[in-house]
Amino acid sequence: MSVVTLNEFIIERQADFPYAKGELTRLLTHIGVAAKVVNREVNKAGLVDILGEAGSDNIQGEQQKKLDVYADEKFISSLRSSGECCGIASEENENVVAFDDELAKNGKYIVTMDPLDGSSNIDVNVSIGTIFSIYKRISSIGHKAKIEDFIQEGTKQLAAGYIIYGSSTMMVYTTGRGVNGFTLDPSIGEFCLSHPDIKTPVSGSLYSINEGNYIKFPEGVKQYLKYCQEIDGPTGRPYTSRYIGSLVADFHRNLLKGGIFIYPKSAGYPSGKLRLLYECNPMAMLVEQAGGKATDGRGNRIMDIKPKSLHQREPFFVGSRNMIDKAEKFMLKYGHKEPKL
Ligand code: AHM
Ligand code: MG
Repeated sequence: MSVVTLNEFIIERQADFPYAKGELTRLLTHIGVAAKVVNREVNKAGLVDILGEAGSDNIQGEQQKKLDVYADEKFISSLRSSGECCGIASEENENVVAFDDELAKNGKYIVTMDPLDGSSNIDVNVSIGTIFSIYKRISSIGHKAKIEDFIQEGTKQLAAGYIIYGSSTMMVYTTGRGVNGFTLDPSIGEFCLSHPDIKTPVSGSLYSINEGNYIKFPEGVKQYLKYCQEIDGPTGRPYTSRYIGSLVADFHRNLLKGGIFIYPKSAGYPSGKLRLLYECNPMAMLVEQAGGKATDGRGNRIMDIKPKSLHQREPFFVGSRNMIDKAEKFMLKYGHKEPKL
């Protein structure tokens, strides 16, 4: 069987976007390259104790960087040099990074991203990821990007995806015509098509939520969890609980196997924890393209939410369609208000 690399695949699909004249192709290619560089560093993370702590000098006398800062810088510099991207909003930066060199100011696209999500898992060798979205800018070409270029609804995404640095490294993305996954073959240094046209099961038997926060959850979530744990043969219950604490890894597993991931609002996080622009929206586009669903638990589609600020948080219910519908019913019946503790 012949191998299709990420670059070949992206170029093959270029015809899907005649208006973009290869621009999206170049952007996605640059993301793929930065992902490989970050992957190399992620794989070396365990050696930090031997080679030097973050914040100290390494053996070459260079300042060691924390991996999330490193990933942020790599993606920013790769996208800046693509010539297609005029600015980036990232979890690592409070304000947008609007490029001011001539090449980048002529770029038609902006990118929102979480360069290294789940970073509390780095030290313990657990999967982490990068999440990204691509939008067309609203402001005029030739000038620096403006904040309104970034504050767009998820329905305006042209492409979205993630890289998972796990037992193998994968890039999964969509341009609105299905979802495709590529596994990095370290021997040739290429992402190769391994998961064409991913579809998520309409129902599953996995539920993913940080149950340590149980007492802080709204009654609707508590009752839904009880439902997940009840014995009822025909529906496959009790479901299995799986929670890694890295959104990318939890999402990826549930996408392939079928399941529900919930990060609700709670007494600790009255608006939820996950960020709309660079965590919820990209995952929402991917899951919908795979046949699943993403809502805020109150019947609102994530991608329809009009963002008000860059780092806005939203409650997040994402996964298999039937499971989301069921959870929404519990939220409606038992309430979505977080308790006062
Ligand atoms: P981060 O961006 O600070 O890494 O936080 C986001 C992460 C997600 O990857 C994950 O789904 C969630 O936080 C886990 O949160 P918690 O530890 O509260 O369960
Ligand atoms: Mg994050």
